[in-house]
Amino acid sequence: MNRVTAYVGLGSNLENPLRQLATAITALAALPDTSLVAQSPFYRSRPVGPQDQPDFVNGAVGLSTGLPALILLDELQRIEKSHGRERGRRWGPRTLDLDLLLYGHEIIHSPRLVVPHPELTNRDFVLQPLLDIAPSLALPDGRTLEDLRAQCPDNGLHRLEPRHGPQTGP
Ligand code: ROI
Repeated sequence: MNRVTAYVGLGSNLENPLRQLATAITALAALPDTSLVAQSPFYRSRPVGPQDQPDFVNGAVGLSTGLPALILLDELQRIEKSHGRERGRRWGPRTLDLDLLLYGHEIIHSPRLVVPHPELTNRDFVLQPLLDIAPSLALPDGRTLEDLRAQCPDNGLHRLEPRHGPQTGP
């Protein structure tokens, strides 16, 4: 079976974001023909876009998967829905956002899916967690995450300490 390493970005700013991310990762690890190979620390970040919404918690995971990219996308959207995700205003708050950032070294331009994710290169809340789990990774066009991170606007990213036990606060 052909397997690729896919990277998924996670974000939430509603209804206990830390728990949203933790349970999303459990769901990702349970996908068919897929295993979780890396998990980044979580970061708190100021919202990009409208500022009248709570700060986000962001992270990234690496998956080794035999699922085709569009099937993986279906699964990500199913997990978002099961977390109460509603597609409201553009760039508005959300309970869970799962973005397929990279799928092996593939470049995909389909109506439903663009990979590498178009916003990957200019968002520190995506690049930093990805860099944590894949420090020497480069995009299919050869640009390294390290260089992209160095050039990326700073959005006040703040690394959260790992927490143990039941999570209550934000
Ligand atoms: N801003 C931050 N900091 N983190 C996100 O995950 C995020 N996601 C979004 C918008 C609303 C664009 N802003 C974000 O979709």
